[in-house]
Amino acid sequence: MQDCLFCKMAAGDIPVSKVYEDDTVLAFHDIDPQAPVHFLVIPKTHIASPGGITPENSAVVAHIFEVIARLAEDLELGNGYRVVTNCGRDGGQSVPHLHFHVLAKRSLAWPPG
Ligand code: IU
Repeated sequence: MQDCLFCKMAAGDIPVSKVYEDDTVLAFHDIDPQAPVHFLVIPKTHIASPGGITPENSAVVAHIFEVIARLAEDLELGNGYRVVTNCGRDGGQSVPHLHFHVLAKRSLAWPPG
């Protein structure tokens, strides 16, 4: 999508601190990390939020979780990690392009605030 920040990052038009990339997904370090490890994984195609996942586009979501599992191994997150996706205003979503936060290397409280 033309005016979408994360679409521009996915297209390589805005630089990111890259963790992983393939044909369909991009992972990059969050600019405002909330844990010693905090990166985002996004689909390269525009999906506005978790509410925009459909039978037609959901394959990339499964792929994202496979990528996260692989990155967790590579980054030695054996003590555990959290995957978070925020949806809409009350869910705390600030960027309207589907993204999964991966947070690790500290003990994370529950429930989240
Ligand atoms: P949220 O779930 O939509 O609130 O998460 C958006 C995240 O995107 C948030 O953690 C920001 O720090 C992060 N982010 C980023 O990494 N780079 C950017 O240029 C912008 C936001 I704007």
